[in-house]
Amino acid sequence: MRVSVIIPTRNEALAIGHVLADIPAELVNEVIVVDSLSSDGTPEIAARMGARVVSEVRRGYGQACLTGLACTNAPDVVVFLDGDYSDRPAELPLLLAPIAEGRADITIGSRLAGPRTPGALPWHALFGNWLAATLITKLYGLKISDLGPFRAARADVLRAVELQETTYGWAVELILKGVISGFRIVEVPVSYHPRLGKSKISGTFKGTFGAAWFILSRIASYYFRRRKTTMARPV
Ligand SMILES: Nc1nc2c(ncn2[C@@H]2O[C@H](COP(=O)(O)OP(=O)(O)O)[C@@H](O)[C@H]2O)c(=O)[nH]1
Ligand SMILES: [Mg+2]
Repeated sequence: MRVSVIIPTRNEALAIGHVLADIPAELVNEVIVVDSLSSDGTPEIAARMGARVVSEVRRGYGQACLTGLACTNAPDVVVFLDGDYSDRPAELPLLLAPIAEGRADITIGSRLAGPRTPGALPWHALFGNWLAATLITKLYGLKISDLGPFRAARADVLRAVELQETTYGWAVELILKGVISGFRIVEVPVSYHPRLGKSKISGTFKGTFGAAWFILSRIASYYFRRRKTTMARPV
């Protein structure tokens, strides 16, 4: 199984070295760090540690994931994780196992189901993720507890769902399009730790409200779009 790892970064010089050092090299074929205009030496550290660094001047977490995907070299599975050392790359086998065993097409690392260092997730992120996961469970019938940033998917599944979001909504777009298309999404508990360095999303006012709005509006709009097409279908 060929595995590509994609890590979006913006000013993660304090953390990226730890993240790259902890990736189980024997399981991974390539590591792509997609960097957006870091001014603290993140891309230089990543390159020195053997990662392929791709520069993406267009901002946005989703844009970085899309650009990273476009640069992968024929993987079977693609893994996404943050560059802030909140996720533990050593837990990568937990995400790969259900896909390797043919039980899942997409796996999501749940921070709420796993052992969390107190304070690793601010209260509004805890609440927001719980709310989004609860709505997805109720409206789409998919039992998940979190929209964690540590996730994996089969490469053909990622191609099939044709993701477009360039913002933090990328993660929810993958889950919603995945479940609507009938792909098997399996959640696995992962650990979560306080990030090194400063948050770009949940630690900022704009990032928090932007992400919350995006995630909740997408959950609603895909639901109503799907209901409309189901109801319009002749019996
Ligand atoms: N390439 C790129 N990476 C980004 C951008 N915004 C955030 N990131 C990275 O995406 C990951 C998630 O962001 P983070 O600040 O940890 O968000 P939080 O976990 O919600 O607080 C981190 O590795 C960031 O460095 C961006 O505009 N471009
Ligand atoms: Mg983070």
